[in-house]
Amino acid sequence: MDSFDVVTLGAPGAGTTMFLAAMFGQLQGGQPGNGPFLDITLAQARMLQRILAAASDPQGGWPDTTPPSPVPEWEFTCCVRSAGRIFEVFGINYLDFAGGRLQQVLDGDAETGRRFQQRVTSAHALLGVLDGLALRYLLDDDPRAERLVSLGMRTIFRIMRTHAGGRPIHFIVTKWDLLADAYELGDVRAKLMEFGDFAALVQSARSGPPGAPAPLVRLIPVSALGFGFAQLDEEGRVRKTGAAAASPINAEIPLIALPIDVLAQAPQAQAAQAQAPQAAQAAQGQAPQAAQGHGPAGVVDQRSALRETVRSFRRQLDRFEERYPAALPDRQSAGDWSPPEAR
Ligand SMILES: Nc1nc2c(ncn2[C@@H]2O[C@H](COP(=O)(O)OP(=O)(O)OP(=O)(O)O)[C@@H](O)[C@H]2O)c(=O)[nH]1
Ligand SMILES: [Mg+2]
Repeated sequence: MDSFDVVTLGAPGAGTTMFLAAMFGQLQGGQPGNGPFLDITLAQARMLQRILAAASDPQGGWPDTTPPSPVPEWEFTCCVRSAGRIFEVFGINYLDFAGGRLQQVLDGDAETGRRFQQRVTSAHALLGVLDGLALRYLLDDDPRAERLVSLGMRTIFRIMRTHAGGRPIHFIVTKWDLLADAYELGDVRAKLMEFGDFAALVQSARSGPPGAPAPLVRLIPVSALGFGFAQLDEEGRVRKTGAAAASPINAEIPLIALPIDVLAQAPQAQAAQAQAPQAAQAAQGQAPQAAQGHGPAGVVDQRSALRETVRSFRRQLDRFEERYPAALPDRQSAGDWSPPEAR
């Protein structure tokens, strides 16, 4: 079984842990019909469920800050159920490089820095966690932005730009519920393009080979809580309103996009395209003819389970991309892009 390693990079309090808990919640049993679902060890499942249950309880608290050590590694297995059997399709491991840890790296802790670099270099993809609250302040021209933006965005963009190396780079915009009443994803994208390192990342993705199968950079708005569940108080703290039930938004999309982008970018996938159209089609999420109309019932082995999973994920991703055209910054028309101001 293939496994994909993802390093998450986010500032303290950006929303990494709540996002991971909501993502697991959405993909554990929330997939339609016999769709692919996520599994994880019982101990890790219990931790994530506890975090989400407390956060979603109008009376409950927020999760504790993730301690810098040891770095939590969440090891998910994506599975498909068919004809009474469960097929393990691939593993996805998220290394939650929490804000506290990132600070240690920046403060020059050599050992942490070395390990950090190793993990970032060997990961299949990088996930930048952008604090939606910081972006809200930034878009509002609120001076509170500056404190949050420095570690949260400048540093992450710099690390991503240095280490990208042709791998998928996904950015999630957390706390989307605190932004979406006033801004669209296109506004966020335009603001991010003012950061030289972000714009350079997008630009380098855009200058990739023509017809490249997948974008390098994605921008994904997520909320672990959904609209109306929480709001900002006067001091800028997130408070539960007690007026709505938690209902995560797009929390499954970063995981769904991951195998699609990694598989599509793997050199083998492109070589396979020439020799074995079916394998290439699976990586692209298109239905090979023989499998059309079979749904999960067509799943008889690990290979067909992979094909079915990629098809299902591709369909969900297509719907998401239709709703949020700005989610693919490198696919925006060139005329839409203006050179970044130096920040
Ligand atoms: N409104 C809103 N608030 C959120 C959301 N996700 C997180 N928060 C708020 O942000 C706080 C931090 O979220 P965490 O997931 O713990 O952040 P983290 O990035 O894991 O933080 P560290 O572990 O300290 O690095 C939470 O306590 C909530 O108050 C969201 O989707 N919507
Ligand atoms: Mg955390």
